[in-house]
Amino acid sequence: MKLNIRQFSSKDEGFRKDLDQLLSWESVSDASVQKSVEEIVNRVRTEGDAALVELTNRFDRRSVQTAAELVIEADELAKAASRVDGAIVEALQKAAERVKSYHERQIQPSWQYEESTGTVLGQQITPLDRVGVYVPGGKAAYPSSVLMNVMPAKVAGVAEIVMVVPTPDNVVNDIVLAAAHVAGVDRVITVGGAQAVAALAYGTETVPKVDKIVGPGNIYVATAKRMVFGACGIDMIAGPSEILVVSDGQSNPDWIAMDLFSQAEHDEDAQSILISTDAEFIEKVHASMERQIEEMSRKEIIKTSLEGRGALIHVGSMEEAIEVANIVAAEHLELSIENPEEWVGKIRHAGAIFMGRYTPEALGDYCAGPNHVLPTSGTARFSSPLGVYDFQKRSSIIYCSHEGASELAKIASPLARGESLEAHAVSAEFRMIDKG
Ligand code: HSO
Ligand code: ZN
Repeated sequence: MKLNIRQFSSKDEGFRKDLDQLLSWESVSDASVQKSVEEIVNRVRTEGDAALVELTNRFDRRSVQTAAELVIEADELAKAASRVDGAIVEALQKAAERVKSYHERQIQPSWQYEESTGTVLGQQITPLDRVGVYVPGGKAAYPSSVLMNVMPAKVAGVAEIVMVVPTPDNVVNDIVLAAAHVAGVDRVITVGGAQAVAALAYGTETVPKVDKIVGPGNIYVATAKRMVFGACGIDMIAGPSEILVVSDGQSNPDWIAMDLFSQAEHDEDAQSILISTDAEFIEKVHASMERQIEEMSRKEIIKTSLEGRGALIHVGSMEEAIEVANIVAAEHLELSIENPEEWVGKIRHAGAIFMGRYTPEALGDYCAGPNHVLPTSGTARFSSPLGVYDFQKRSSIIYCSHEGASELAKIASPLARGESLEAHAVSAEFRMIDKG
C-alpha cells in the first residue's frame, strides 16, 4: 500500500517552520461540548443518583432502575477475572508486579532535620484518601492502562480506589475488570462520560466523592475534568499519543517500521516520527512500512495517522537529531542507536526514553515497569510520567523549641510590623525569651 508520509531534511529552508507546523496540535475546545458538559455536571451535582441513572440509561442505552445496579463490588471483579483466558490473567499479574516494583522506588519518604536550637523542621508525606480512575469504554479500553493508573496509587497507599468505566449496551469488558481485580480496585461503577466525572468529583448517594480523578477519556471527559478541577484534583489532560524514533541507520528497518506503526495504530491523530542520519535507511523504513502495512488489522487507522501527522526526517548528525528531539519533546522517544547511554544525557525533554535497539515502546506500554501515562503534545517540557508522587501530598512540619522560637521571633517581628500586622508581631514576640 502506498504511504504518502511527509519527508523533511534539516537542510531544507524553512525546516524549523515545517517542524513547528508538524507538531502543532490544537486541543479542540468546542463551545457546544462545553455547554452540554456544564449541564451534565450541574445535573449530577444537584440531583445525584437520579441524574446519574437517567444520563447513563440515555447515553449508554441501558435500562437500570437504581444506581446500585451500576456498582460492581470487588468479589464480582474476581469472578470476571475467572472468565478471562488464563494466559492473559497471568500476563496481567506479571505486568502488575513489575509496575509495582518500579513504582515502589518512587515513594517519597517524610523527612526532618533539627537545628542547633532544638527546632525541628520537616515534611510529612501522606497519600490521598480516595482516588477515582476513569477508564474509557469502546476502542480505547486498555486493561494495561488500568494497571498503569491504579498501581502507583496503590503503592502510594491510597486507601480507596474507585474505577468508573462506561458499559454501553450493558457490554462489560471482562479483561478490563480482570485488570481492576489484579490491580486491587475496591469498586467499579459502570458509568462514563461527563456524568461519571461529576459523580466522582461531587459524590452522589452511591458514588463516593474522591480527592483526585485520573485516567484518559474523550473530549467530554476531558472537558468535565477541567470543569471539576478544584472540587478535586485531576491528572494531566492527555492529547494523542506520539512516538519519535531516532535511528543511526543500523537497526532492522522492519523493526523501526513496526515501532512507528505501534503508535499510529492507537488512533488517527496519533503521531509517529522517524529521525535518522542515514537517508538510505529512511527509504528502507518507508519501503518496509508500505510492505508491512498490508498485514495490519488496523491498516486504515495506521495509514490515516501516518499520512496526516507522521514524518520522516533526515538530519546531518546525531547532535542535530538530539536537538530536534528536544524540540519535539516526545511522549515516547526511542534511541535506536549503538550507544544510547552516550546521548541520553543530552535529552532534556521526553516522557519516556527507550534505549537501544531492543527496547521498543510496546514493552514499556505493557510491562517493563515505568508508567505508560506520559506527557503528550510537547508537555514533557514541564511535566512527568504519572507516578506515586501524583498520589502523595506533602505537609510542612515546624516544631520550635523555646530558644528557636525566640530567635525566629526576632526575624518575624520586624517583618510583621513592616506589613502592619500587629497581631502577628505580638504573637511572635510573646515567644521571645528576652523580651527586652
Ligand atoms: N501507547 C499508549 C499506551 C498503550 N499502549 C496502552 C497499548 N496499550 C499511550 O502511551
Ligand atoms: Zn501503545
